[in-house]
Amino acid sequence: KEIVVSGIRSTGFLHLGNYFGAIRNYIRMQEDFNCYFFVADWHSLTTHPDPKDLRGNVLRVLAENIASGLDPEKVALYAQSDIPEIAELYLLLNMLAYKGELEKVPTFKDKVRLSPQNVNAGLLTYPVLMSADIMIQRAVKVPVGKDQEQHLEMTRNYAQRFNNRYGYLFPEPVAFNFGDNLVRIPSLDGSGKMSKSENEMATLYLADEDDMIRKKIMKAKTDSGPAAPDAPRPESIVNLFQLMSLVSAPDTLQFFETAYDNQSIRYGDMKKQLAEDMVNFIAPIRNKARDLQQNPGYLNRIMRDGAAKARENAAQTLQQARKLIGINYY
Ligand code: AQP
Repeated sequence: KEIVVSGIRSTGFLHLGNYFGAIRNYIRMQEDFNCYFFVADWHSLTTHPDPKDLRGNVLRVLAENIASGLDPEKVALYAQSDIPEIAELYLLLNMLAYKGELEKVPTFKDKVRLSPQNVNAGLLTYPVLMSADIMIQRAVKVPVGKDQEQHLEMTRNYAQRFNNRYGYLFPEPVAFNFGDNLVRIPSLDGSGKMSKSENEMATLYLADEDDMIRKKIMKAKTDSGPAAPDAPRPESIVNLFQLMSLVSAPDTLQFFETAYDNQSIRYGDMKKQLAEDMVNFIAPIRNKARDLQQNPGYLNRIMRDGAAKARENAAQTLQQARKLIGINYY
């Protein structure tokens, strides 16, 4: 079976972007691939979260993944910080990563712009740690959203540099999605991608209550009416149709597509329908995740078992990496 790795940062409540960019693919891959999925708690430390929040954040991400349909019997589910081998590989890969190329990464440049008071080395070397997460399991496929595409290219570079310098150890992993393209879920205000740390009212969380889901969708940006028939669709409308294509029935989508083409569409009606379909999609996940979080003992067990499996494979990779580099003295 091909090896698959992917992680989600425990930086807040999971949202529709995490679901359709990442988790949906995890679920589809769990039968036919050898899957390692983790909660990226080390990655969350770049912004110095309150220590007392960490445990709850990690358990919630785990619960939301399982509630979405991930089966802990079929995949290894673990916390990144339970795998110390990742940290050692990160150190080794840092010797192959160049400051100049790290500084050019667009997500790093965004962070520098948004929080210039906290440009720490962890933020700069985020793609190196992410590469270690993936390479430690020698993964070939990485189910992620479109925002991670460039980081994956860096992972391939590090794999190549290591293999060229020391001898072959690491496959070059590719970003993966079961459709043709990687997914990018837009925020409801049209300001960029949906993300845990952005505008809460423009993000649909898997933990949102029904009324909150309705409120957010009714407030989503639309233009004032249908555009002229030959004009390109405004981005805000493309975004609404994209959400509808993900959670509504095909004939519902077709109904509004036709109405758009006839210029008879009423965005209020479309949003009402989308809101109901979204409630039906999110509510069962939310309720199941809430129940799971009542049982931290169960979640801890899953995390321990997942870590044991992930460490076994990671230790083998690290042993070989050390040997190839020459760190095998005894
Ligand atoms: N909007 C999105 N569309 C598609 N995929 C997405 N992912 C995230 N947002 C979208 C995918 O979810 C996985 C986990 O990514 P993350 O933990 O970095 O999630 P985030 O919401 O982007 O997190 P933050 O902490 O709010 O980060 P910022 O705002 O700094 O990006 C990945 O597979 C990602 O592609």
